Amino acid sequence: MSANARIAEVGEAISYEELGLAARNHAFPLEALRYDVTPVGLHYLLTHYDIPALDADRWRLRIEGAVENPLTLTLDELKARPRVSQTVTFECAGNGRARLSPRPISQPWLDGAVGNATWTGTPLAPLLQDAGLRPEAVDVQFTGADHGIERGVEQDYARGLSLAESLRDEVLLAYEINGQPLPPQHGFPVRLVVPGWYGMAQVKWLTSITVLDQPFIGFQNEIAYRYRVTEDGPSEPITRIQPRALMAPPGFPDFMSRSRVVDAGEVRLSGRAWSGWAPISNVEVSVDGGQTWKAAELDPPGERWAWRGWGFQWTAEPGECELAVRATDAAGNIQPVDQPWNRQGMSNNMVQRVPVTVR
Ligand SMILES: Nc1nc2c(c(=O)[nH]1)N[C@H]1C(S)=C(S)[C@@H](COP(=O)(O)O)O[C@H]1N2
Ligand SMILES: [Mo]
Repeated sequence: MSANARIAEVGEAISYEELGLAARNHAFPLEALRYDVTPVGLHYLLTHYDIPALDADRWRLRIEGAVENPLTLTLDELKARPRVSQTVTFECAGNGRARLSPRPISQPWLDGAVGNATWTGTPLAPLLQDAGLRPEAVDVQFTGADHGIERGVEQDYARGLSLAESLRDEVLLAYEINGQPLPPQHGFPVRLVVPGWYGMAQVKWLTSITVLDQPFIGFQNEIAYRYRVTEDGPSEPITRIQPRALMAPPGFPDFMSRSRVVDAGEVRLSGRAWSGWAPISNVEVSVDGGQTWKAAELDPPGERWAWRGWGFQWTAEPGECELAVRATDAAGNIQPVDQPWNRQGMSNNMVQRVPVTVR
């Protein structure tokens, strides 16, 4: 088993396998940046194996492992607990992968593996406290009902999260998205929501929460979702979302290339920006392909874990041009102009570029 994806040969086209994954796991259409809260069907999707068949009446959530009182909850019992809603930006850690050169072969995302939904559920921490954490507890394993084989390893989808992260107030067991029950593809009946972290941490179709007395060493933490530059070299786990800004493409598109056509004159550019490390501190726009940058106007801040809107007034002159946008967060993280290449194609937050013909 290789720890890494295969790397495409120079000039190697997207395969039917990659096309199949891309069609199953659809992106968010960038014009949907107009909605602050992403309508459910426009939110991106990423499912490693199959969407499992779960029945709400027969579903149970077990909380077990290094706890004094293991619990088994029904959906009604979970819903009877304190109810919290929060709007959270999700992004797949593989977003931007298909723009890397050479291309790591996996789900071939361009820019659209994002969405900003309102998740309703119950906070995780009080449930863990009710189960009675034992002093030796260090990590928490979240296991989904979906099952498959990945790089030769048969598994249930499972992720570990440190106990400290698991006990953050804003970590939820969510059973609604945008005010409706989770649809099958988003984790029905219950999923984990870990604000600020890339998508792999947001475990869908939860069936068990196991408190561990040693660090979790399962596939999705130790093999997948690592930032590794050389084949067998050192690697770092992927955790929180790097800053990114996206622009709602202006004007209208060419069907095939998606390049844009805009009428000369005043054009309002707008989009959204987010970071899982710290609030967005500024967004800059370039109308000359990244040679010069000007500050965009930020919308008033909303909820901490939701993206922030931005706008930019552009006087479009006739001709060809390339727009670009980049975000910086309050921790000083800024989007790179050059690709942050790595073996698994993780967290490529290189700036978005939008070719435009102004007529
Ligand atoms: N059980 C389970 N949870 C999962 C996954 C999965 O395949 N199985 N995919 C993860 C990944 S990689 C991402 S990016 C998010 C996507 O969430 P969404 O499909 O609701 O947008 O779910 C995460 N949770
Ligand atoms: Mo993902």
